[in-house]
Parts: sequence; C-alpha cells; structure tokens
Amino acid sequence: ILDFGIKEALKQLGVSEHNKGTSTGLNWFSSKETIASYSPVDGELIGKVEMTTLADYENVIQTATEAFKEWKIKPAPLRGEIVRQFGEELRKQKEALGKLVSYEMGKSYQEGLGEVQEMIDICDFAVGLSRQLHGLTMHSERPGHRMYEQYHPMGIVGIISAFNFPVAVWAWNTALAWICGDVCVWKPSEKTPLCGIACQNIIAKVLKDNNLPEGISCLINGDYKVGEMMTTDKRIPLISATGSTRMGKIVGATVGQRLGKSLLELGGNNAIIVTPDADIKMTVIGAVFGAVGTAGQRCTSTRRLIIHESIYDKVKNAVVAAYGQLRIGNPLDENNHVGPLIDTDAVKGYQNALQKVVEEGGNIVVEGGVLSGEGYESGCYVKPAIAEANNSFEIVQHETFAPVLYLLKYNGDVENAIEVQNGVTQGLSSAIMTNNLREAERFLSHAGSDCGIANVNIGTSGAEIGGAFGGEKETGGGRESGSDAWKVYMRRQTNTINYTTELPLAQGIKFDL
Ligand code: UN1
Repeated sequence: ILDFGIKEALKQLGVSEHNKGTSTGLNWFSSKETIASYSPVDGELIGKVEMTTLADYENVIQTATEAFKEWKIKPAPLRGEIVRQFGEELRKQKEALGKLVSYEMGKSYQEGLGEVQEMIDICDFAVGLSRQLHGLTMHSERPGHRMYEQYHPMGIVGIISAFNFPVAVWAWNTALAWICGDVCVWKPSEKTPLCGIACQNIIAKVLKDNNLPEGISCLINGDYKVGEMMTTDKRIPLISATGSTRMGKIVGATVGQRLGKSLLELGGNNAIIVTPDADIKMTVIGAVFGAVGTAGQRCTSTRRLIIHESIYDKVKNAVVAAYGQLRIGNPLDENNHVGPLIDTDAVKGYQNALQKVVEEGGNIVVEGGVLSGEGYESGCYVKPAIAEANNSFEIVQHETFAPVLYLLKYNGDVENAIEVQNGVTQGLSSAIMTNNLREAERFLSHAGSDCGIANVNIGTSGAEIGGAFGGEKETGGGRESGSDAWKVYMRRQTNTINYTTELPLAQGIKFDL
C-alpha cells in the first residue's frame, strides 16, 4: 500500500484485512465466502469482506423489522437528531473516508472529500426536513368534515448502490429514509465493499451511543444473488437502486412483479450544447471536468459535446489543447487530474468504445490508450480520448463508463441541437452553454431538454444535493436527495373526519335506512 496515509485511514475507520460483511447495525455475522477488494490505484489487495448468506440475510431482515417497530414511532425531529449526530461523525471522519473512497474507487482525493461533503450536506438537509414532512389539508364537500393527508414511515428500504459514488449515494437515500422513519438495508457495490464497512462503522457508533435498536442501519455484501434476495423480498416495500440501465431493468421488473416500489437511478448519456453565443473559456472548463472528472465514471459525466458549426473548430481546438494539459496518475496525488478506471473490465469497455467509434466512421482527435510502466501497475489507467462522431452511431447511443468524449456538429437553430441532445435513450443530465436568453429559455422549456437535469452555463456533472437528482427515459425516472424526493420513502394516507351527528355521503348519494 502506497504511503498516502491509507493505513492510518483504514485503521481510523475500523476497516481491517478481513471484515465481517453482514451487520444489523451493532452485530456482525460471519460466512465463509469473501469478496476481495483490490485498489485500482496500485493494484494492491486492500482487504476482504465476507459475503452474506441467505441465513444471514434472514437474520438481518428480522432485526430490521424489529427495529422498525421502535424507530417509526419516534417523533421525526428526534430521528433528525440522530441524523445530525451522524453528520457530525462524518465531519470528524471526512479526511479518512475521503481517502478510502479515493483509494478503493480511484477518484481523486479532492473528489473523495467532495463525496463525503455531499453526505454531510444531505444530513443537514434531512435534519431540517425532519420538521417538515408535511401533507396538505383540503376542504371537504361534506358539512362538518375535515380532510387532510399524512405521510407515514414505510418500512425497510433496500439500497443497492454503485461503485462510482460508493458512499454518497447511500447517504442520499439513508439520511432521508431515516428521518422518514424507515430502516435501511444496504448492499454496496462488490467493487467497493470496504467503503460500506467504513460507513457502517460510523453509523453503528452513533446508534450505539444513543442506545438505539439494532437494525436501523444494516449492511449486507455480495453480488447480484444477494441483490436478488432483496428485490424478490415482499418485506422490503422500496428498493432504491443505482447502476446500469441493464441492471435497473432487471431490478424494476423484479420489484414490479410483486408490486413493490422502486427508485431507479440508471445510466446517462449527457450532452453539453455549445451555441455561437457560448463563453468558450467556461465551456472548456465545464466540458473537460465533465468528461474526465472521476475518469468519466459519473452517471452525469459529459459524453457528448454538440457544437454549432460556426464555432466548431474553435471549441474543438480549445478542448483538445486542454486535454494536452491533463495529468494522469495516482489520484491521491493532488497534482493529478485523472485517476484510474475501476478495474480492467472497465478498461476493456473503454478500448471497445474507441475501436467501435472508428469502425462506425468516427475520427479520433485525441488518441486514447492504456498506460503502463511505473505508477500504472494496476493496468487501470487510460488516456482520456476524444472522437468526432455522429449521434446515430451505435456506440454514441451507448453509455461507456470511461473518459471518452464525442464531438457532434449541428447547424442552424438551437432546436436542431436540442433534437440531437434528446436523441438518445437516456435522460439524466444536460447543459447548454450560451449567453443568448432565447436559446437558454428554449432549452429549459417544454420544447427543450427531456432530461431530469438541465443546466445553463454549467456542465452536466456536479449536481448539488438540494435539488431532486435523477432522470427520465432509460435513466429510470427516480429522484433522490433534495426537493421533495423524501416523499418516495413514505406512504401517503388521506384522512377524512366527521365531527357532526349526521353521516352525509359523498357525491350527494342518498342511502336512507
Ligand atoms: C452518480 O454518478 O451516480 O452530479 C451521482 C454529480 C454528483 C452525483 C453523481 N453530485 O455528478
């Protein structure tokens, strides 16, 4: 293990070489099979995590069910107080957890810290929300009647998260679910299981200090088979899943089969439209960070630049020049911009995309390639690449989780660019770079972007937690984190109360006895 304070961080977070992988918050269970976590940074084995067996899983669900009975009757602001303490703990562990995220996942240390900051922010947001879980009141059509709605806790929330945001996406879900009175069972990505162990240790301490029941926060580990235990389980009313569209279709169908609810956060194919009125300097920063940040492994990463023909060469040259400045290497070294991909399978996906785009008639303008030699021993470091392409290419229609950026040209009105932007199956994030009010408003209007996120003079990635996060079409339709996303974690009830001595029926129906 390289010396970037990783050993100390692991120790501080209670992550060891061999970790029990199944917890109900305070108790940990054992099984024989393990998942090994190798760092994409240097290829070293960081630690192992035991897989959850069916028997362990049953135990977890039992404990979570018991915990829910107690947790759901606590006043919501008191649940908020626990989330406040969790946020305080995260502040203390920010550097250590940011480092583990960087080392296990491969994103830059700055981005690792940013991810923990998102966890802290969602805790603050949830604490405030814990006093605002409000429904509406309506006027009844019947005299002497009152009508209103309430939101009640729902039960166990199953969280399936991806490797690319190994800690923040869990927190977005869990901080809201907890203040809503739900208990959570989390299956982190099998590519980043140690981040899961670290987070579980942090919340377990908070629960223990407050003498709260086991099972408010549970951790399980394993591959899709463990995921299946959750998706088929009627005792879990809501499954929140983040990952590929392929995975989401399976999860959505399985949960739908039993009429459970699912919150899906799936693939994106995010574009920035660059119009003749764009600020080129801002465009370059937004596009380059969007395309190469997290080595192109955000669901909001910029995949396509849709550039007006009149400024096409200018923008292309500026972006290509910026790529020439990029430093690729150990993400814990703050001098580097781009770290490794998550594993060698991801490297194959990247190579495949570059080969395909050429086969389909694309033109490479920034050459890619896998890096080797000193500092690149893990085999996961690749050069961010740029290709001129056509939106109709199959590979352009497909989300490749790697730093490959496609340049697309449009002519005429911004309408044409919007058509290209919308002309993919995914609908997560989108952006326009323009100082022209008409173009910006058109892009945001009902005739504009069809994505869940549409930005003006900002790139596609780096959303704040205060807004609802998610997208349309094959992105899955779910919304997480800010705004009123909390409602999906609760069940809604309409209440009508008669305070008279008569029993008038609605719709004026007469029923005389
Ligand atoms: C994801 O990639 O799964 O907007 C989430 C962003 C981050 C979240 C990305 N705040 O890029």
